[in-house]
Amino acid sequence: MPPAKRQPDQAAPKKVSPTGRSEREGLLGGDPRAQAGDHLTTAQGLRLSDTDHSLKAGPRGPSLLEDHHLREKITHFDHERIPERVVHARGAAAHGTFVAYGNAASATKAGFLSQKGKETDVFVRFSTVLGSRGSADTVRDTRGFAVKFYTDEGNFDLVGNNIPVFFIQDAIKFPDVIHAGKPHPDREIPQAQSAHDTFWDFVGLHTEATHHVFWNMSDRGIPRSYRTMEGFGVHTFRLENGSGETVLVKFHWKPIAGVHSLVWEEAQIAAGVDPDFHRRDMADSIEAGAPLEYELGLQLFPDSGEETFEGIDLLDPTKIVPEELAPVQLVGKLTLDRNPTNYFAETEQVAFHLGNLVPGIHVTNDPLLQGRLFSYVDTQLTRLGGPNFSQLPINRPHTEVNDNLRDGMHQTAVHTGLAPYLPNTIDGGGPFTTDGYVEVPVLVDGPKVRQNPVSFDDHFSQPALFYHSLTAVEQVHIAEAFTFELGKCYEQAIKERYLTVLARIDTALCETVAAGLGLPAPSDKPVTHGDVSPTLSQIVAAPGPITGRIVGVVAGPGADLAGIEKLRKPLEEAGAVLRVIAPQGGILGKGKNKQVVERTFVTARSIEFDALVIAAGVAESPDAGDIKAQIMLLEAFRHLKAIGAWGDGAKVLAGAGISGPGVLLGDSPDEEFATSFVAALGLHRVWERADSVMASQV
Ligand code: HDD
Repeated sequence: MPPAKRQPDQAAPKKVSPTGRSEREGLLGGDPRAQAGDHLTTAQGLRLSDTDHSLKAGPRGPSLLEDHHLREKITHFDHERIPERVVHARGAAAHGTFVAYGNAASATKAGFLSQKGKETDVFVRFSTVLGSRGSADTVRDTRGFAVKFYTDEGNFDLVGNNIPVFFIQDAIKFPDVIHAGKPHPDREIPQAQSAHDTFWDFVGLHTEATHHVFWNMSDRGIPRSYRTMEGFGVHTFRLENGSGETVLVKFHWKPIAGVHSLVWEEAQIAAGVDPDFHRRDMADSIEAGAPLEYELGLQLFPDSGEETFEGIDLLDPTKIVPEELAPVQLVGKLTLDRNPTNYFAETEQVAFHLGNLVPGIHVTNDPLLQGRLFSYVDTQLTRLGGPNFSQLPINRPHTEVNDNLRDGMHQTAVHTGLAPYLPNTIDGGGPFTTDGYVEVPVLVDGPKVRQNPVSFDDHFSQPALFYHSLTAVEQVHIAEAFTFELGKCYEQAIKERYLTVLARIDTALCETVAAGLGLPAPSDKPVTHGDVSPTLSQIVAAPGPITGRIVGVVAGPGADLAGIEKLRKPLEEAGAVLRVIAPQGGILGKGKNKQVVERTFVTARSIEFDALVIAAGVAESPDAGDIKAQIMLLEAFRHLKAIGAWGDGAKVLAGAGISGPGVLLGDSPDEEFATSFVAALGLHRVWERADSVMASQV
């Protein structure tokens, strides 16, 4: 093929900066010479006339070493990959804005939090922890929720997770927990899973992991989307206001769309059918104009010296403070509304670091946090190949930088002057120190020991609190998750040991899991725990927002297309997306009710839809009984999704044996039908159906 040459009538491609940033964010633009001009060149700017044939000694001869273009092209390609993150390798990100409500000024002087209406650019990367870069999104795992605020005072990174506690209390155990969770070192299996012997071996022996394990085994381990995840800073930080007063804080992200999850079978199917399930959902929604939204919340505790609150050790990252004891105060809103332009330049090269702090925010002595302060910069040195990664466009602060740091691998700045040292006279004495970041002078005093506070020894009361705060259906999911994961272990001793951990949390839970594994339940007695914390449950009693939810309408040649159009309106007004599914692709009908078929019975699978509706007019079609369509409906039914039909569409449901709670039937898709459908979708799942579908199937 001849080299691609732009035709004269073809518009020149739109020029965007490598980070796709607007003029307001021009500071972050990459090298403007990276994609200049319309002509293909070498890295040296030499225009090329052929990029399809290597230079050979005759058309049938060997390639010649002198072919500089061949060598440059292949050499660069050979070095395109950088090491993936040692944890959180699989991720997806978006740009957005944080707007402060202005009510945090009494707690912190950090400008981006304290000034009412202050807008700050952000970049957020979501991730799984264990899987490799190409692993599936919907595996059971913790999700990373890392936020980079490009504030006027420098970058502030809040590097959190969707789970408020961690497996370990001291960073020195991080290599242990990750080695245990990663695939087995001999065969490198299983990928992106905790359901294997080494993980359960470790967490059975290392019981401070129990609380985090319970969150992982709960529905929190399989979120419906990034939009429906909470986020947590995990550690306790210290805030300082303009008068120098301090307060301790835990950071929370509250999703406006509510906290919702997949069911396990759905997550497993999605891992195969659409490994990009979460990143696709985020990118598609943003492109469709439905941004992801969260509110930032603060749980504040007096900084009275003890670093405990209501008996809970605030330096122990395996503990939460129930919201009933310390309410979460909402101080600002995060909106993610812009997809990255280039995955590698932005999502892959972004480098978070807990030491990226701004005045008004300080670290505490949490030993997990202390170790993290070392690890993040250290890992970037290998991953990004040297000490200048803060010059990469995605990592550059949106404020002036004058750091006296010089040279090193991949230096792109051309620094001027002679005196990158202080004090100096040669460069006029600058750059000058000023009223910048000052650590709170917290007194540090104590013997040099390798010890934890005694309070860190309580490993079971909080997982018990968590488990007992959930509804019955959520507890069933936990029992099923433990039975599945331990059932995947080969070593009987590992399963037996973990049952002794479960026995300390809840006798009935332990007995259920033991029965599932075919093992005797140990007789250890459960711990006592405090009051339950209902805010830990995800189940909602009143319908919430349905932004970004996907509704599939099963149609076909004889379908009531006007009805589909009528239903589309209220769904889209509520922020949901309607997708037409039909036996074959193409377009159904014409005129104003024309429907584009977006999924066929071959390409559609239930996991893509939050709810399904059968249009009138398809029941008599020979395709109505198509096995693939039936499986789709039955899966949606088993996964507790709302299912509807109008007119003779009801016959299709009856034919598949689908009836009962959450099955909405109507004569037409009128207002009443649409309203009840939107409400059912807003409840996320039809939990009343859970008992009637076999527990082991969800
Ligand atoms: Fe970590 C990445 C979150 C403990 C060492 N971590 C990483 C990311 C997130 C977290 C969200 C991905 C950032 C991105 O998207 O680029 N990590 C946590 C949380 C923890 C935690 C919430 C406990 C509360 N991490 C932790 C410990 C250590 C690390 C104790 C080491 C002692 N984490 C790293 C790392 C990573 C990382 C090796 C890998 C890639 C990177 O940093 O940039 O440094």
